[in-house]
Amino acid sequence: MAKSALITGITGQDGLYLSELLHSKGYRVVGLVRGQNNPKAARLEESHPFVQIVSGNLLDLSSLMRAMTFAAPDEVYNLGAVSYVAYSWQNARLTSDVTGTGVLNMLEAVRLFQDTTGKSVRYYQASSSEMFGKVQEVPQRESTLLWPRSPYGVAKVFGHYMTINYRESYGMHASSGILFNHESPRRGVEFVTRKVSRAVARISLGLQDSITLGNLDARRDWGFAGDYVRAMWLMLQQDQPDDYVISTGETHSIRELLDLSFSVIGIEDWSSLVHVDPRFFRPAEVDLLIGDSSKASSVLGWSPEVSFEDLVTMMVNADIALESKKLPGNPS
Ligand code: NDP
Ligand code: GDR
Repeated sequence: MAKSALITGITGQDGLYLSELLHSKGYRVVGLVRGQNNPKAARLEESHPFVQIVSGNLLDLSSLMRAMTFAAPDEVYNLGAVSYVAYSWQNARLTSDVTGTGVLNMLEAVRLFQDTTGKSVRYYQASSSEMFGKVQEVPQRESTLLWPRSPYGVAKVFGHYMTINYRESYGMHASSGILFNHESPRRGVEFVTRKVSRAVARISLGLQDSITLGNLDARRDWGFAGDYVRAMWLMLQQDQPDDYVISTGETHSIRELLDLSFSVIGIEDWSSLVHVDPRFFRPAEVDLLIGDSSKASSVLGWSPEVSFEDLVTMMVNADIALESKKLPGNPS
């Protein structure tokens, strides 16, 4: 019989890629969508008609229990979160509730479903390299001390340890993926890679003059989202649940991101096109992220396939195609 999966955060970048991966493997895919008249639900129905939508919110345990009953899943992927780090300072309580306590709600819904139906469920938690925060060790691995630097990071640490606690307390098959930054043409425009790829595309088309950013010296380990959802699935195919770092093992600064993005449109010197505004600096920064995913490589057989250069080129070209449609005289 086909396996069934419940995905929270289905309308986000990772939810979309994961739903496609699971569908290609023959799963019945159920996606949790929050809110009344969420415009993303209509878009999802059109672009991913194979997804069965169920209404629910990570803040509302009873809605998660109903979603579990509807999906009767073999696997649950908890990707839903307030995920924008900069926003988490302005909305610290909401972030703690959704990104932190929301994990507890989802784990409880899974535990209660298992207890009442006797069906075993495997659970994936979307943990984050943002939990490493202030640099303690380079590269960061599963055993690195966590020192979160944002309300988002603190909430993710809560969810991470709660997942481990449910595994140890109730014997749940609960795994946590400590994923480093991963991007794609589907990345939200508030995140730096997409903000840059979109601006570079618009500058090349004459739709925008310049871009304004914050800290250009921060370094991130950026991979491709399509590669990273494969790791999520692999974690739930293991006999034993565990925690895994998922990363490329390469780090690049925002300056290098700009070098590469502008080079796609033939610009070598971008200094007059990029402005820096303290508005985009964060109260506390994560200066350097670079992951060691050797455990995922040896146990899961996972490794990334898309390079940083190919990722940036893919994103800029996708945004050029998208923005071209907005040019005057373009009928589409
Ligand atoms: P997105 O921001 O693209 O998607 C977040 C999803 O969470 C959206 O579908 C959103 O729904 C949903 N959501 C928000 N609030 C709630 C709520 N109260 N109840 C239910 N769902 C809610 O994130 P990504 O796809 O990039 O990331 C997926 C997960 O992985 C997140 O948990 C993120 O924190 C984590 N992560 C991401 C990394 C990355 O680099 N992308 C790295 C490490 C971890 P709606 O559309 O309605 O807003
Ligand atoms: P991050 O991603 O905070 O790592 O969280 P983001 O792309 O927002 O920032 C990366 C780095 O770029 C610097 N930066 C800017 N960032 C944004 N968004 N906008 C700017 O204008 C700008 N200028 C410089 C930031 O200071 C930062 O150092 C992402 C999210 O997907 C999380 O949910 C996830 O957990 C982590 O990645 C891993």
